[in-house]
Amino acid sequence: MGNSEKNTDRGKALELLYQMLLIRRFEEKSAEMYTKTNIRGFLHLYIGEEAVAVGVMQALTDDDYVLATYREHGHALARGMDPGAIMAEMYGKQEGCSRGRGGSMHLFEGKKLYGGNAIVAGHLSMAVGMALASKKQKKNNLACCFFGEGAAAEGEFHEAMNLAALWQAPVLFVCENNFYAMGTALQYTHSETHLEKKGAAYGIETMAVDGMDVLAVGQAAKEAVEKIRTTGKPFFLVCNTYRFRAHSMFDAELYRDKSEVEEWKKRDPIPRLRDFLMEKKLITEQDVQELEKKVEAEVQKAVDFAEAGTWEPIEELTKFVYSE
Ligand SMILES: Cc1ncc(C[n+]2csc(CCOP(=O)(O)OP(=O)(O)O)c2C)c(N)n1
Repeated sequence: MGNSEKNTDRGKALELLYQMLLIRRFEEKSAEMYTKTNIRGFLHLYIGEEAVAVGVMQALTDDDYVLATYREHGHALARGMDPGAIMAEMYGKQEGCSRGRGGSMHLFEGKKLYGGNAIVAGHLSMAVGMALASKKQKKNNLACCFFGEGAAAEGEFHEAMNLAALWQAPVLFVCENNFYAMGTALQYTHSETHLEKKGAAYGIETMAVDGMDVLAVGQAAKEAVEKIRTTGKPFFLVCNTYRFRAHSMFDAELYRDKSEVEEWKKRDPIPRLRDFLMEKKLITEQDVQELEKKVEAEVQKAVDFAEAGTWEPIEELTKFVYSE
């Protein structure tokens, strides 16, 4: 391996590790701020699933559309949104990316992220519409839509898959299969638990990948995106993953054994990438420490920004609200 190639690999590897660490520490801090009631409303943590958002984003361009669920802090960060604007949004401050009106579940930023969508599976048909519009306008971008396996049990999933295939809309459907929809396990909502098989019914090409391995996700997403761009057809990518935390901040987690969670934690995507890169001698312990410091400073900066933000004045409450 030539020096420049090695440097590129090292740079990319550090970037992947940085992004996953940023999501992890940002969310740990969010949970802390939630407990202190600085953040209110709903809060769904992505901890454990970081490799999916970070891996898939590697394959996208700035022109692609990205739509996610209410568990979208990771997607927003991996898409390059400002952590301060995200934290301020969760605090409900005007400096937030959705002006403090959306909160944790509704992060939006122009072309970077089309939500933050709280209606389970509701954004799948939006993704098809956006992709179709792009196709009609002869743009070469695609719509990438992240959703859980719970969404894949909804009628909207089937309608979206059907129409995307029928109309050949360039959509990358990314199912983040974390095996639980709130407290309901996969086997209680799906007659076919190998979710990738559902693509075949619509003639949509599919792939299943280990969603705890950011390099594998990145490679799979790259292949999927190349196929979409060359054929113009949709693709269904299933990432098998696991959330380490509760569904939201209100969840006693009575539906799964602690031992199952502990088993999955052994596959934590962050130490997994870190150890792999250290074994390959691409990074050192010092690199990891520096990354941790950088991330800690970034998260603290986000909190400071949110704390210093302004509440919306009462007289502006009806601004942007339409009624007759
Ligand atoms: C249409 C609709 N039905 C029900 C809900 C309530 N709800 C919120 S999250 C959730 C579970 C969704 O699970 P999944 O799609 O697997 O995503 P995950 O939370 O595991 O990331 C449900 C049923 C909702 N928000 N929207």
